[in-house]
Amino acid sequence: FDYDLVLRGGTLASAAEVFEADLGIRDGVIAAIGRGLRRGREEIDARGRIITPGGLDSHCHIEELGQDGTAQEESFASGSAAALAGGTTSFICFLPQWKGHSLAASAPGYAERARRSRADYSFHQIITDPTPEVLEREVPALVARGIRSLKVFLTYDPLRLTDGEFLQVLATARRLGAMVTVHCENFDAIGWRIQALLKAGLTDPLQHAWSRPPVVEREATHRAIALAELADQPIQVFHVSCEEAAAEIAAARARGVKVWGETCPQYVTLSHDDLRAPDFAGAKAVCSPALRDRAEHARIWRRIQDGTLDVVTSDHCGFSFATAKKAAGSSAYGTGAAVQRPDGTPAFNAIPNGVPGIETRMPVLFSEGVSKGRIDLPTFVRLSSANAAKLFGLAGRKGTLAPGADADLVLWDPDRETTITQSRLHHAIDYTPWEGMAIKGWPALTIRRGEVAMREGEVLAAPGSGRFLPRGPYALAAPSGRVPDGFDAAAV
Ligand code: DUC
Ligand code: ZN
Ligand code: ZN
Ligand code: ZN
Repeated sequence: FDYDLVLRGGTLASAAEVFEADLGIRDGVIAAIGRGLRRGREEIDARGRIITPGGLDSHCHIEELGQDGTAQEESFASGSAAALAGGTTSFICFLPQWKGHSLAASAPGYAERARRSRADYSFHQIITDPTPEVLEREVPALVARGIRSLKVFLTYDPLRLTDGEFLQVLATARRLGAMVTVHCENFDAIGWRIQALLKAGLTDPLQHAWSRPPVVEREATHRAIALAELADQPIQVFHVSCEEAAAEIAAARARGVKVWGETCPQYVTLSHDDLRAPDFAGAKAVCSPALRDRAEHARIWRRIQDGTLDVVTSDHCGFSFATAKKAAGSSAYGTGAAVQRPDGTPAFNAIPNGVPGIETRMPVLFSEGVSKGRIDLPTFVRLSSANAAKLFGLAGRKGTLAPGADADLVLWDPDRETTITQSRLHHAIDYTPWEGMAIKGWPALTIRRGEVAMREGEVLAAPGSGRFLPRGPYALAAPSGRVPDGFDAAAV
């Protein structure tokens, strides 16, 4: 046989075009694309199916280790099963740094835990404490191991950096050719709002959104871009939730700054209405940046359509509703000590931030985007895999339908109408914020490096079958070469 597997007669959708062809796989990579390919040892009839690259979810929190010794409920085995079931074949999650600790001492055994993944994976290194030891010795060693992106927070108490610390991280990334990703919200503004809300007796989940309105995100986005421009370091702004933050990115891009914007399905589908759900169920929709009014959805879609927001990730960060976690909150992704309310539920600020969405990311984007005519198939491919691959040094290997690329593929049934419901999901979290949502277009089959990893909702890939993805130098992470007054402070 010429191929291990041939997908015959499918409609192939790449980042650039849509065409009918056969696709031949050999040794886990795409070997040929064309009409009338010779026989494979196995054949799959792909007529009527749309074939896209497997998803790359470049922002998700999996089995993250807290400084208190706890690990998030979503394990690498469960999170990667959910990923594959939803068409995502690779993801990038986070290596934590605990404040006051070296990178080596933070998250002991995390890389070993990740070996249980069924999907391919890489890491962004979170920097919370940029000591000279971390910046001059540990980060260069990580980059040498192929971990070529850093994540910083401008809010959350044990995680956030000052502007001065952020500049040092930017300069370090500059010297090493690493990408920097940023959570943009103003810490002090949020703290001030929270204190006032609590004092006024306003403690419901909805007030989570009131504590961090769009201006808080816009200000931090503006500041992050300005500092990145000063250091001439490319950045991606994570989870853009509102037009005013997106406008900051668009304005900077227009003057040639290397800044990219990410958004997530929750910011085009969920809203304040979900935070208002009765019986404390609004807690299920607490994430940061916060959900906005429904009117914001159309504005975010416009920024997706004009290319300002060119990557859609899940920001999967699951905390079950039934357990103490979502209800009582001890995570770093919360904003304060719990104020107990008369009914025993905590005030909004103690609810850990995050929604589980690694499995629903691609179906929601396909349904709301492609099926509803907001985006075409190549745009869907760019948003769900191709652009993240370029941004994080995986181009050529992931997010592309071309000979030589990993054979990571999703066969979509574009006409299937179904409903999202918790009972069919594979994650370890006890709810989905998209419960009951009608979806048109569903992944029937996921192929990861040439193997059928999911068929009709059944995950076939075993824990441990995923591979670590080392990332080498790439042009997108290189500086623009423009610094104020021609003086390159980051190079000194
Ligand atoms: N926002 C979330 O909703 N969860 C995890 C961290 C974050 O920034
Ligand atoms: Zn974040
Ligand atoms: Zn501005
Ligand atoms: Zn996140």
